[in-house]
Amino acid sequence: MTAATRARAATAAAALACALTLTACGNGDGDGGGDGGGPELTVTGAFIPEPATGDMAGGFLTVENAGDTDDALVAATSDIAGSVEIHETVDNAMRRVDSLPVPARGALHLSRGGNHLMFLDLTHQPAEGDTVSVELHFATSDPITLNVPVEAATHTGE
Ligand SMILES: [Cu+2]
Repeated sequence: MTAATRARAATAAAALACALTLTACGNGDGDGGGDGGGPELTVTGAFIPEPATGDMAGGFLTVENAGDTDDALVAATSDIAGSVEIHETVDNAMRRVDSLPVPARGALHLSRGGNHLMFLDLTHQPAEGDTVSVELHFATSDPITLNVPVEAATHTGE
């Protein structure tokens, strides 16, 4: 196979992948940017470590984006918390951010020592074995509602 042939084959494969993505996205309800494939989000590995006190709890998960368009996590809500903030960790200090990117063909990882959800003003202290309803809101995609398990305080998700 010559280099030129390989290049043509790669182009054809990419075009086919785009066509498949467009077909899949045609099932959506028409929100978002319109042209081309939008973001296609899947959330995996969500958990909340049992908090030491009833003041606040952290939340960890991965948002995968199989689509061709960037998205961003912009907010979260939960029935156990008066508010849920999006935090990043810099130099061992966490701070609130307005959003975190979910790149096209990539993923947003919320993990211990890094980005996370922060549940504040807890209505009750979640205990290991509980399930917490959490709704994630995105810049483009529809909200995703999760039933997040509460794990042992030492759980890392690995
Ligand atoms: Cu935090």
